[in-house]
Amino acid sequence: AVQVCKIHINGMTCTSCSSTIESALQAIPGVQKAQVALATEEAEVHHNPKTVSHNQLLQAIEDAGFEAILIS
Ligand code: 9UX
Repeated sequence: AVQVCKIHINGMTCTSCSSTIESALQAIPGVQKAQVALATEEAEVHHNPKTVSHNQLLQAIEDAGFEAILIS
């Protein structure tokens, strides 16, 4: 099953920031699709919850240098 996780991201200032985070999320096994919107400061991540947890998604964003807060 696929779950959609929404995450608020602080610290993005240009589209390269959002592209970097999208690539980092898409590289994680279990992530089917990741979209990061600079304007709304939100990420939407389609993932298999049996393979990857919400905390792993948050950690990947933090590792890229941004603050990540789980919305849903
Ligand atoms: Mo743009 Mo973001 O020059 O870390 S890539 S601000």
